[in-house]
This record gives sequence, structure tokens and C-alpha cells, in this order.
Amino acid sequence: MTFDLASLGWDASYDRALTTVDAGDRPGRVTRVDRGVCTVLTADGPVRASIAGAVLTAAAADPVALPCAGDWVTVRRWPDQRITAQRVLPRRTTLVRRTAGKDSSGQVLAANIDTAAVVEPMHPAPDVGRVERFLALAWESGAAPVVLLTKCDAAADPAAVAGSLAAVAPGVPVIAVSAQRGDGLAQVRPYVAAGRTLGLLGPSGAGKSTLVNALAGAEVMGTQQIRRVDGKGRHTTTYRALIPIPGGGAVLDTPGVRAVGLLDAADGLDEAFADVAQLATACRFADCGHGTEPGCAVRAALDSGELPVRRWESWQRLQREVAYEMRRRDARLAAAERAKWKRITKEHRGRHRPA
Ligand SMILES: Nc1nc2c(ncn2[C@@H]2O[C@H](COP(=O)(O)OP(=O)(O)O)[C@@H](O)[C@H]2O)c(=O)[nH]1
Ligand SMILES: [Mg+2]
Ligand SMILES: [Zn+2]
Repeated sequence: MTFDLASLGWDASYDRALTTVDAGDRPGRVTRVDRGVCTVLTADGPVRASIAGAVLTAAAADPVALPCAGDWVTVRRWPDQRITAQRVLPRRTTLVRRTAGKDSSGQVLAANIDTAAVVEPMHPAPDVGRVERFLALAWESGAAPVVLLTKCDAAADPAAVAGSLAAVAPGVPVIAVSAQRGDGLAQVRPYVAAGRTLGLLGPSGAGKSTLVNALAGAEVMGTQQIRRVDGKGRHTTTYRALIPIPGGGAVLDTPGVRAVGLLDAADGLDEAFADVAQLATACRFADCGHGTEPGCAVRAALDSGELPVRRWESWQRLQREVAYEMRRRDARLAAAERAKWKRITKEHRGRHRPA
């Protein structure tokens, strides 16, 4: 089997990222990772590769270094036929969420996606706050965000729902889709054209896998079956997977993420709330706290109803979250730096201890 890596986005610039270090190794794209084993799609077809020691060492210091679905890696076949993923090529875009642990490290949800789709069901009703949060993460990733409102076949007034969502997604295309009926699929197709990768981010049950299947034209992902008794979706096996689309590019289906914690997503947040950020620049004082200051454009917009209180509160909450994470990160970096100097000083003393 041979596979055209260009359809997955391999290009001249990735080619240049290969160095003498990679001599003899072949490039491929990680389609999934299970318990430390990567499935890598190479020009000769898929191979299963374990992760090389150097990559694991880097990952011990920062888990973000671990290969993830969507990564381009180099794979090496050893004389004893073992196959290892030797190097993760520099990522162009990275969708990172905060892990649940208390050390606030990051977990990569998707790598090298061109478009980050925030997938939210229209039915019963979209969770606006979640869309705002996911959009901040999507902007921060470096990919171009898009909102896909799924199950529009089940909504009474899809256009109205899409319209109200557009108000919280400034500068972002909002597309109503029904994977079941086919609505909106033509608008999604360009995002999975040859060479392009669309990442799907959204809660479990949003219809992500059904959408992947509709785009692929085959049952490539297991979807949730509704239990007749309570109408709730059952949990399917959840893993991140890059799925090549026949005649096109690829989709990266993430397991349902109900909530994402933001890390240092200050820029992403400013993009996701461009309307609010813009308003704030019109305040009389540059350092306006948007409290009781005279000439505050934010308060004026809240009073007139131009800026909904819900959106303002959402922005403040996410700002606080990001500021907190950035303080923690700075404290962690400072501690690591202190430990490094302590070690260096100790080694230095050790070497110069009089005999
Ligand atoms: N009405 C309607 N239901 C859908 C649509 N797409 C998916 N569903 C249903 O939503 C449930 C969850 O779908 P699934 O694709 O597994 O969601 P995932 O967890 O995001 O991958 C399943 O019962 C699907 O049948 C759609 O376009 N319209
Ligand atoms: Mg799924
Ligand atoms: Zn103000």
C-alpha cells in the first residue's frame, strides 16, 4: 500500500524540517496513540511505532512533547524490525488544554490542524459559555476557528440559533450542520480539501463522529447509540484519531471534552472576545477597570444592552482563569530556574573542593 502524504498536508516546508539527524528515517503522520504506541501513516502505509527514548525524556519534563494525533514524526525501522517514532517535527498549530492534575501542565488534543472546529449541538440548546471557552482555545492553537452547530435537523429555528451564536463568535464562520440530513456538509467540505486538516473539538454526544462518517462517506468512527430507555447517549470508546478523507484531506476527531481548562491563552481570549477587547479600547482611561471610572465604554455598552451581562461576566471569568494559570506557570519556571542554579552551584563546589 502506498499513501500520498501530501493529501495529509506534507509539503516542502516540512521536507526542509528534516535534517541529517533523520537520515534513513521516514516521515509519517500520527493517526492515533494508544498506551505509548503510535499508529503512523507513512508513504508505505500505516505502521505501529513505539516512542523513542529521547522523546520520552523530553516528555518527562513537559508532557506536551509526547506525540499526539496529527503530529508529523520520523520513524525508524531497526535491524531487529522494531519501529520507533524518533522525532516529533515542530508543530504548526497545537490545541492544548490544561490537564486535570494540580501542576497545571498541558495536554495536546490535536496537532497541526489547519481549522479548529468548535462542535456544539443545536439541540436541545447550545451551551454558549462552552463555545466561548473552546473558541479561546481554538484561537490560541494557531488554527483558524469555525463553529459547527450540529443536529440542525432537530432544531425548531436553526437560523435563529446560528444567528445568536454568531454574536459570541466575532470573526468566526458559524455553520449549521446535520450529519444525518446532509445540511451544511458542502460548507464544511473545503476545510477537509486535500492537504488540509480539520480538528473537531466538542463535548461527547455533539455528533462529532457522525459528522466524520458523513464526511468520509463511510462508518470510520463508532458513534453513540441512544438507549431507548432514557434517550441518553452511551459512551463509546474515546480516543483521538486522524481520519483521512477519501479524495480530500483529514479530520481529527477528539474524544468528547466536556470542559477545557485554559493555560496561557491570553491572546486566544482576546481574539475570542474581540468585541469586548475593542470596546475596552474606547474607555477614557487606558487602565480603566470598567468599574466606576468616568467615560467607561464597557459600562456604557452594558447599560445600553449592546454588551450582554452574560458575555461580560464570561470574559471576566476566563480572564481571571488565564491570569491565574500564567502566575502559576511563572512561579513554576522560577522554581525550576532556582533548582537549576542550586544544582550548578553544588557541582561547581564539588569540583573545587580542596583535596
Ligand atoms: N438529530 C440528529 N442527531 C444526530 C446528528 N448527528 C449525530 N446525532 C446523534 O447524536 C448522538 C451522538 O453522536 P456521536 O457522533 O456519537 O457524537 P460524538 O460523541 O460527538 O462523537 C448519536 O445518537 C447520533 O445519532 C444529526 O445530524 N442529527
Ligand atoms: Mg465520538
Ligand atoms: Zn472601562
